[in-house]
Amino acid sequence: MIVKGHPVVLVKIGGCCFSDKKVPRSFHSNIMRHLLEQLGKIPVHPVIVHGGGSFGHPIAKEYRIQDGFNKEVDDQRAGFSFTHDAMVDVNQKIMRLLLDAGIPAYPLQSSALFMLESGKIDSSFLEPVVALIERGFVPVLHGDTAIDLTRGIGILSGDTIIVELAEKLPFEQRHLIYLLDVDGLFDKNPNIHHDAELIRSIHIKNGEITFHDSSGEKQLNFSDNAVSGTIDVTGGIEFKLRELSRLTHENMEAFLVNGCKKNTLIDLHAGRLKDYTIVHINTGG
Ligand code: IP8
Repeated sequence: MIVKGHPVVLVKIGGCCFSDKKVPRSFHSNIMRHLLEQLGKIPVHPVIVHGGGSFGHPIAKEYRIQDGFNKEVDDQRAGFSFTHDAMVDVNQKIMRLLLDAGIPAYPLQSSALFMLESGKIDSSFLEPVVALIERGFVPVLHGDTAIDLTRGIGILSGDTIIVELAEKLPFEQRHLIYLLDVDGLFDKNPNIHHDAELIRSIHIKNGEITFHDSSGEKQLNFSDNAVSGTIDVTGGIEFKLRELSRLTHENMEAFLVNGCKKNTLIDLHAGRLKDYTIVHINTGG
C-alpha cells in the first residue's frame, strides 16, 4: 500500500520486462500485472520510469531520431511523433495495470519535462514530479522523444531520466531498482554463454566501475556483455552503469534484478532474493 512518508524508491522498468523485442508492440500483461501488484504491496513510495521495448525503439530506429534532424530520412517529423505516440500507447497499458493494482499512479510525459543538448539533458522541470510525490501520488515517467537544442530532435532514455531524478529530487532516495529480464550483470552475455557468472556486487566511484572476484578488484569490461542484434537505440546494461556513474550523491545503491521472475520485488524487499547485482555508488569516505 502506498502511504505518504514511505521512502521514495526509483524504479526503472526495462522494456525487456514488458515486451518481446522481436515482436513490435508486444506487451506481456501477465508479467507486468504480477510485477506491479508486488509494487503495491511493499512499503515504499515508488517513482516509476519505464523504457520503450518494442514500442518506441523500432520506430525511433527506422526514422533515425537518435541522431537528430537528417534530410536523408523521409517523413522524419512524422517518425518523431509516431515514436512518441508508441510510448504513450505503452504508458497507457502500464498505467491501466497500476490503477488496477490500486496504486495511485499518475503519468507524466518526459518530452514535456526535459530538453536535450547533443543527446544529454540540458534542462529539466521536475516540480510536477516533486508535487505529485508530496501529495501521495506515484509519478510514472518513460523514455521518450525530446527536443534537442543542437540536433533538433532526439531520444531520451529512461536510464538517463532515472539518474536525473536520483540526482535532483529533494528526497532521501538512496535506492534505485532496475527491473531486467536477467538476474543482474553477468561476466559474459548469459544469452550466449552458458557458463556466464552473475557479478553480485559492483562499485562505482569517481566514474570508475569495478567488481571483485577471486583474483581481486577488476575494472568492468563490457566487450562481451552487449546483446548483439538489439533493436534498442539506447544502450543496455553498460549504458545504465555509465549513467549511474554520473551520480554525485554518496552512499547510493542500485539493484539490478530480474523483473520477469515471480515475487522478485517482494523477495528483494524482504531480504531473501538470492540472485541479483547490487551497485554501490560513491560508498566510503
Ligand atoms: O528503453 C527509450 O527508452 P529506454 C525510449 O528507457 C524510446 O532507453 C522512445 C525509444
